[in-house]
Amino acid sequence: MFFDYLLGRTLLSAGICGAVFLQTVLAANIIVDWDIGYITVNRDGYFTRRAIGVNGKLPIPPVRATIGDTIYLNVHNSLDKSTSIHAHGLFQRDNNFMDGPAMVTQCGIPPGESHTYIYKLEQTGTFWIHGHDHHQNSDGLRAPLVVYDRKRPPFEYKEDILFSVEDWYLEEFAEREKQTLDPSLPFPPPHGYGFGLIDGYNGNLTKPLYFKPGNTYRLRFVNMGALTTFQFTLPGHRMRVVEIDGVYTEPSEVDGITIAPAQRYSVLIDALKKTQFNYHYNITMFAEFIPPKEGLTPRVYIGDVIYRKNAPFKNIRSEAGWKHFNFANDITLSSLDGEPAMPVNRRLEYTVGNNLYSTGQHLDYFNNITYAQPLVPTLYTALTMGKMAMDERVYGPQTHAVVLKHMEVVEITIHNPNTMPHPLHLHGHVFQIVEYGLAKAPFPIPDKFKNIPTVRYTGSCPSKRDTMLIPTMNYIKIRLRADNPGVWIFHCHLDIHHAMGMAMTFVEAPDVLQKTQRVPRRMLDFCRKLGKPFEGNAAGNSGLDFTGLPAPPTIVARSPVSTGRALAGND
Ligand SMILES: *[C@@H]1O[C@H](CO)[C@@H](O)[C@H](O)[C@H]1NC(C)=O
Ligand SMILES: *[C@@H]1O[C@H](CO)[C@@H](O)[C@H](O)[C@H]1NC(C)=O
Ligand SMILES: *[C@@H]1O[C@H](CO)[C@@H](O)[C@H](O)[C@H]1NC(C)=O
Ligand SMILES: [Cu+2]
Repeated sequence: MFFDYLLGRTLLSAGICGAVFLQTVLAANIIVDWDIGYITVNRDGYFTRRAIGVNGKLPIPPVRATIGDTIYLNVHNSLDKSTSIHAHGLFQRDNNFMDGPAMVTQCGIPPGESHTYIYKLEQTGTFWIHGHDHHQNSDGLRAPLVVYDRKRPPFEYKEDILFSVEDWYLEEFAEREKQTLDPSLPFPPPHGYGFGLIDGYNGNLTKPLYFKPGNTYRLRFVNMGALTTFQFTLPGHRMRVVEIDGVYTEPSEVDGITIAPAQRYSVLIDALKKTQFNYHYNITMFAEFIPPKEGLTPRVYIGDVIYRKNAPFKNIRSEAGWKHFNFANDITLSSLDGEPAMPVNRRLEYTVGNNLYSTGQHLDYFNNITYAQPLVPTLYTALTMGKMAMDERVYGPQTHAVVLKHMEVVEITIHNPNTMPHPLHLHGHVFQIVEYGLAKAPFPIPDKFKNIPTVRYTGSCPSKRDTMLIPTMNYIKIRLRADNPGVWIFHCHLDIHHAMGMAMTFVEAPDVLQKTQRVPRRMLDFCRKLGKPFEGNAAGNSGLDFTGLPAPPTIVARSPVSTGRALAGND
């Protein structure tokens, strides 16, 4: 048998009580209980809808812990569909089966079942925890995770202030997905524009900040949104970026930050010396591919920065000023750990885009392969196929599996010849950002994009993060060391693109993985209960017999660059 009881015991005791953990002196065990179920809520002041909440509520309170702690996240599934949870940005070293994406590292937790996710915290910074089955994050299943330093952080600041930002829609995700995928339905959907939530509530209610002269504040931002980007500015103040996606950076002075879906930033802001005026901060929600429409997009949320009660507000709102604002750009940031660009062992190259298939659907791809879930979670295939686990074909034609050798450094170039930017997220890793430039495209690049320059990292060493935004008509080059054996999905974090198949899988050192990791037996019951196999190739068979696995759809045409379902497609 390939699986054992090793973790089953720990899981059980965590479920019963916390007492067994009391002996820990320094590091704490943080017990978090999430009963995931449908609720009816009005989150934005406009409409009431069904959503996915925790313990009967939304928003889900942020989870806070310190490096070295262990989080026991007890999940109970009260939905009528399977669910799973991913802690976005945690490496899950030696813990691949706790990563969470359904049919990648586990079968979803069936309705009525419970599971304890165990996160040993070995990183600090700003993360989030969200659903990774049926795109339930889009319907509310998402919460910030802040991991504090145990020692003094590398920067001085007085107060640590968290902002979570999200987009919120009238329809449930499944409805939006249907409207996008079904060519016979009108598009864009009638309520295509989302509302902005800040800290889980109507963005108009965003909290005031109380600043004291002489103090420095750390503001953390996490974009838990499904589609839109947010910008933060505080006119009259400068700020220094010190963290992106859980990685400290050398402080870099900017006027504002742009946070794509799934990205995180921390900035330090020095309070002004005078208390003569109060100020406004500005959180703007937009999507580059959604044309501006008065009152709908962009949406601007203004909050107060209070130096003195009753002091007048100094309004700095000139449009000319905004144009000269310098927003943080990850290619010019440097990771604080001082690691230079890694020497490359192998180069990989992908193009993301959208094809028309014989089903009439427009689906997304990496190099023409549209991701579709296998019948066996890819991790279980990697663990049960013996030597064949090194053969990419056993993972099936639509997981787009690429096997990485233990410790090799790959440079990955991704071309985005689409009219939309894509925030791509890799699980289990941070990667170095080394270059942006003009994408290779299978069609003439529209004139207005032709001047995109090649920009290489400029700092002493490249920045690192786990979610990169590839702008329209750009390519990006990243470097990644395969130092974390496991199965890691790489996908667009626009949920609709993820649903349309813009995903692939890195199967990292399956040979090492087989020797070092065991899946708790209890997790296999999830597959049993859902009627899915849990060993063998992508179809649950041996060798390269894929009987039972649906055949990949047939490409009819590449979607043309200028048409298509703009909100969702990316042609
Ligand atoms: C937010 O404020 C704007 C501007 O005052 C207003 O137009 C909008 O209706 C408000 N939105 C909500 C959800 O309260
Ligand atoms: C808010 O910030 C955006 C840039 O992110 C800018 O375009 C907009 O004009 C600002 N609005 C106000 C009212 O300050
Ligand atoms: C993707 O498919 C299109 C249409 O069939 C074809 O022209 C193109 O060469 C393919 N690209 C790759 C990278 O295989
Ligand atoms: Cu995308």
